[in-house]
Amino acid sequence: MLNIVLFGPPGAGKGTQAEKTIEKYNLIHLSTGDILRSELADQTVLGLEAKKFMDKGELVPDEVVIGMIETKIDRSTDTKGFIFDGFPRTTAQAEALDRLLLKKETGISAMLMLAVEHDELVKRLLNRGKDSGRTDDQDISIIENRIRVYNNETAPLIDYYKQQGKYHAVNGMGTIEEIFQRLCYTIDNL
Ligand code: B4P
Repeated sequence: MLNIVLFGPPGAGKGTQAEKTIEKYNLIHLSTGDILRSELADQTVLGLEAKKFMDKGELVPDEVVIGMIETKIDRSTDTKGFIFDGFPRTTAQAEALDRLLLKKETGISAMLMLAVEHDELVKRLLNRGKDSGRTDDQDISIIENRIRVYNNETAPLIDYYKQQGKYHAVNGMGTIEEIFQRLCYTIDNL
């Protein structure tokens, strides 16, 4: 199986590139952000609880997102692999993901890190906030908090995957198509 962790700060283009990558490589897209927003749209208990964290730009508790991913992986049979988008975001989540995939007798093939400059992240998110309705994209202080949370809680995962020899940095600046070509080149040379 080809199991890719698409990694990077908020606004790095994870969701954008995941859509193109699943199509080309025939993989299943698992985005914890998308799953949480769909729970919220359905007004479930989980969604309403998660909103409290998302609205502040904080991470939703590990047990909630790990449980969600476990359900999705268990329900996905007969797939060539997964793109994990926005997950894992903490060491506990990365360890849980390794355990879940081991149960399926598979593992992470690579972690692809989209590297994007700070000011470009803010620009992209504010731009999306204009018409997406996402409140976490409309307020500069929430955006800055998301970037801070990424640097403190999520970026340490770079070392986690480096130690496993699975870390690959990809330049995330440029057009969506240019970045996609770089990602494909990295995947094809794994
Ligand atoms: P996410 O939904 O994961 O959102 P994100 O980090 O902002 O990235 P996203 O993938 O959506 O954006 P992209 O970079 O593609 O998380 C939202 C919240 O959910 C988190 O803050 C947290 O509270 C919670 N959450 C999610 N997962 C969690 C977890 N595992 N644990 C705990 N909490 C969790 O794109 C951004 C914009 O840039 C788009 O408008 C896009 O069109 C544009 N763009 C992309 N590439 C571009 C390019 N090359 N040039 C110009 N614009 C570009």
